[in-house]
Amino acid sequence: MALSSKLKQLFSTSPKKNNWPGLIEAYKPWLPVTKKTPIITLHEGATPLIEVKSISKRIGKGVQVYVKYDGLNPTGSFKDRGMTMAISKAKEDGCEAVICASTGNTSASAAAYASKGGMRAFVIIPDGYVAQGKLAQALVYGAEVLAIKGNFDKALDIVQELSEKYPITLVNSVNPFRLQGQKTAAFEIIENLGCAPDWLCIPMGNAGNISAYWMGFQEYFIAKKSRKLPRMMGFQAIGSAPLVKGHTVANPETIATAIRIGNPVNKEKAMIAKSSSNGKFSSVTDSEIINAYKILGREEGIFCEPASAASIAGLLQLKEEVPKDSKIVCVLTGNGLKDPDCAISNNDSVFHSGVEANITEITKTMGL
Ligand code: AN7
Repeated sequence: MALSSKLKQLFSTSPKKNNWPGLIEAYKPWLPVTKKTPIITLHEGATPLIEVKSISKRIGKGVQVYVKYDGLNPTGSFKDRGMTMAISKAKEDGCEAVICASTGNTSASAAAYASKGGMRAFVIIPDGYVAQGKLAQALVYGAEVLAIKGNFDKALDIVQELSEKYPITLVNSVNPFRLQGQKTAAFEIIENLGCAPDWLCIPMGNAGNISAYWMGFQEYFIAKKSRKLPRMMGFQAIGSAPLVKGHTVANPETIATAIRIGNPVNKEKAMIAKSSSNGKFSSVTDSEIINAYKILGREEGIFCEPASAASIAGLLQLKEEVPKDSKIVCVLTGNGLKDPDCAISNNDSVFHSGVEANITEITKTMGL
């Protein structure tokens, strides 16, 4: 092959990856945007779907397990999918400030997109229960951060009240544009797999994401872009499992602070996703979460945050129920770098500190 045609081939491959415009441009006909909508984007979406053989092997029965690695979005979580829509629509409305309550990721994403859109962002977080990486992001992106003496549920009550009284747009998942943006992850999965999976395993906090995925899978099904619908399998941490228990949890607790939520605002939508997909909700312990978290890191080179590992933990828990030869997608909602404290205290690796800086000492320590 002549060099010029080789070069041509090189530059014409993977247009999606190199020129990905962000999910609003990519899925415009599926989204409530018009020519007048200013598109505020950080080129979110188009995250990889990765086969995780170490998990497939643990399930057996010819099952193929994939992860939708949404921690590779611009601010490191799936929230960016919803935020590009919520902030673009807020901008279209002439809004100058946004507000959210957050266990961390929403605040990071809201802060980034507000800054890109030239708006102020106020974020209210539970003091002491937001992972360091997320707090760092909100501060660097220029949000005004209020850490309250109360949990996420209390913070959400407060921001709902504030957004009714003041001209500040609420960008939590009660904002319908958030779910519209997030549904695009289901489209990407179908496009990558060639069909919908048999099961979609997903962590649940406020239950916005499971509701958004279900909307996306249904829309592609109705448009005949997929021939089946997945069972929606939602997982919560055992200490914060209102959707499994069927009632509000007053003092939710879990190592997975992202999903430390006792009163999910999208509970009705999530219950519909479960019943209409013949799905199932289940709770996983913190140690099941950490076990899954470690497997992904050590055996797959995938670093997710603890809340995300709940999807894999849940799948492993329901191993016996997995149909043979099925295709399963677990959603990894956030990047592991978000929560360095959890990583440093939960790994099985060898860490030698204070090693003398000479070859003899180092080779001795390495056992060479
Ligand atoms: C990594 O940032 O609620 O069930 O305020 O950060 O749609 O609430 C985060 C939630 C899963 C749960 N995984 O999603 C917030 C917040 C990660 C998360 C969830 C969250 P939803």
